[in-house]
Amino acid sequence: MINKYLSLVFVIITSFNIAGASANDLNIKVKQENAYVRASIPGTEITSAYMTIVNNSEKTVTLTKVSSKISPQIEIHQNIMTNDMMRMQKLESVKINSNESLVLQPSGLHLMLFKLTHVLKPGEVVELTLHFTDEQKKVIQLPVQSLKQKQQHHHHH
Ligand SMILES: [Cu+2]
Repeated sequence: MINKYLSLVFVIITSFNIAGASANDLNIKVKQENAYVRASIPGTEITSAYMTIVNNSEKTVTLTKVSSKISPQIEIHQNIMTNDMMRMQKLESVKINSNESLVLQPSGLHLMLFKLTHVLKPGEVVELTLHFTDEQKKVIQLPVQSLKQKQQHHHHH
């Protein structure tokens, strides 16, 4: 019994070290506040995700891809205004300079998740993997929130 417990602890510590080593000098943080996936509307297979990615590394990092089990197709989008029309433009990658942040927010840069495997309900947690150049990755967990929740939250301020 004790042995089992110890080996479990050992495995956790070991995998933590491996994760740390493979990250090299990548020092990326995702702020918990304002990080969420929007609940999807039943009957649709699409939603978006928002967060602030902070680059505390000494060098510029480039976000090249985002993946998740709940969507086979995640794109980086930029909202642009042309002739009073809001359009979305797909970006192949986004650079984040050293000690700068990338803000993904409604009406700006955002992640678009297509072909969702199921309807995303508030309270769920979604795991996303952020891929950067040099095969560096960051796995994050985002809560699913409805638009209503965000608006209510906003009124408190
Ligand atoms: Cu979009």
